[in-house]
Amino acid sequence: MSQVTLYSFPTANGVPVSIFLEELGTPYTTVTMSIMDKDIGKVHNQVKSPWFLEKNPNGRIPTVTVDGFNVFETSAILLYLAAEFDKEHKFSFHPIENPKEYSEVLQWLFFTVWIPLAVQPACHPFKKYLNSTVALDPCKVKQLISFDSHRRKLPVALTSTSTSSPYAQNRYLSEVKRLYSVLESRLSQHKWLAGGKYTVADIKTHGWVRGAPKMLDIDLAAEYPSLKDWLDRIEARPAVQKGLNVPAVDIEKAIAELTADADKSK
Ligand SMILES: N[C@@H](CCC(=O)N[C@@H](CS)C(=O)NCC(=O)O)C(=O)O
Repeated sequence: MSQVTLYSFPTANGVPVSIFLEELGTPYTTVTMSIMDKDIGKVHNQVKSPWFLEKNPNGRIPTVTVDGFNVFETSAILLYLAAEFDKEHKFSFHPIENPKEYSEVLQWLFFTVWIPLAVQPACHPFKKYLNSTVALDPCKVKQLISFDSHRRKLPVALTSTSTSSPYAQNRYLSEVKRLYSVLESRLSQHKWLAGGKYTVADIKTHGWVRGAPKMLDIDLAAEYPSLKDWLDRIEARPAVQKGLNVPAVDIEKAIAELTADADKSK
């Protein structure tokens, strides 16, 4: 039997992999990783620890090791786990036998990459700066962001002002809503995102729909009824409920700590 180890934390990026492992019924062990800035260099299982960077050069969760083979990036992990453990293609498609359905899965997996790029700046830890009146030019914002080798820093223009930016708010919130509209349009005509069945594309995307309404005050049922029905169908699955709690941590407490952590690193 394969030795599968999941390095994770129950965030929107983390839970798709635990959900998929639960759906597959593949035995796995879990290592709870710290994604807190304050733990860098202090806690052995912080995501920027040297031993972890050997598994995931990007220093982020989720990461999976299968018999010593390391896989990082959520979608790449889902596709690899499907190739290894979903031999009957219950949640995936064979790339040669069903190229069109397989392509649909890839299309929606790639599409979903855009959602966190809009959701994250629209909520934690940017949310409190979004009422700013400073009009931000996206090109300038890009220049204002400073990076170290791994860690994203907040744009100076957002962190150094206590004034407001309707531009920033509109920019990110409207993009989240546009992306949800694309999903709504698809799901109003199809029960599942790709290939006519519940697949890794639904599992991956679900993570970026379930939390955002709460964080961004979006009423899914009112604004995106098909998306809400799809979410409910997914959340009714026992494997999803199990996977959402892997690794088992107090998520409300963890979010409070992460917010405090982000505030300190401003
Ligand atoms: N594109 C990556 C994103 C992973 C990601 O951003 N993970 C976050 C948690 S949701 C993380 O590990 N953050 C810790 C850090 O950046 O130090 C994927 O899909 O795997």
